[in-house]
Amino acid sequence: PPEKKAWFLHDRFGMFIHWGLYSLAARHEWVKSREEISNVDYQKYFDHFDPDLYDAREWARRAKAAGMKYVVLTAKHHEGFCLWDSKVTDYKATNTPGGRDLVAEYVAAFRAEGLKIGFYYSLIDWHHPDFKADIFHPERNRDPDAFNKGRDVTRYAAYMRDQVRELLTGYGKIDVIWFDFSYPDRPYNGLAGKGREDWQSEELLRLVRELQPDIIVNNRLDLINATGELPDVTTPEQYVPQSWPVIHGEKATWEGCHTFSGSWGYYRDEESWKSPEQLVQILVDAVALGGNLLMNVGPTARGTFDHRAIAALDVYGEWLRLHGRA
Ligand code: FUL
Repeated sequence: PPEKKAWFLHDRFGMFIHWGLYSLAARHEWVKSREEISNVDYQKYFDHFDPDLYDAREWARRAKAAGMKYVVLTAKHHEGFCLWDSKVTDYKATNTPGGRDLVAEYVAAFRAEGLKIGFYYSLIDWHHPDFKADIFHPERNRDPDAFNKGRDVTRYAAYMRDQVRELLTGYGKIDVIWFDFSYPDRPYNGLAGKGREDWQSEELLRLVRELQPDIIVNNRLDLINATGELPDVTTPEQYVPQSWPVIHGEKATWEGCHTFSGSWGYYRDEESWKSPEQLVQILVDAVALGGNLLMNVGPTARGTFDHRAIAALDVYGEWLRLHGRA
């Protein structure tokens, strides 16, 4: 029903948060794939993950002060590491030296500041024992056949449903779920080459709707051309559309997502930080074309916002103070 989107269309501006083990490497959330790092070599980030300075209330205060009205946190990104105390994996924050359910703290803090709550959940998983080596996988150039032997992607699909059930039943009302992302449409290494088949997207979506009937689900389950149904929201990434995005002849609800610098995860030495003019322009352009903006922060592994991210958030806070209307 369209009324379930009323808050989303009104609020317009949200905070994306990419946080995981890759924050420790501090050079892009795709580091495991880009550098073809094996599970064994990646383990050091898990063994040292201890966000001792993480104060979700401070993050929430900063988001609110920037004028953001909702938030989406990577509960699990492509590396497969879970920020919550999932019962179906050991690869989770509660088993690291940090030992905390980071999602629980996040939900409580942002909800207390009055923001709507979202989870990003990766359909890709470079750690799960049943996820096969696709073209992005860190193992793609070693011996993918040997790697894929005995791996059963249907068990992975069931694992995703278990995890989504945990996220959508353990933390109260959840307003957004942001799945990510689709493979190229061709068979590869024993995968169907159709995200929707490997992930059993229709079943996953049914589960989401059953557990959280009012939730907003993004467009990255590879279902658009399969079901003919419009997604709740379409998600142009890192570019500003020049005209209103149209799907199946209809103007789509859309949300652009952008980064402060070139990557989503914390990248210490990245130099391409956007100027205040660029930051404001992205917001104005999105809203002028009927869209939302989900602007990303990549916190450090210790759980802080980098000073450059804080400065960028302050740009929004100050601009909206002068030009915004509730
Ligand atoms: C992409 C991902 O691969 C990036 O790491 C990031 O999460 C972005 C929002 O979506 O597809």
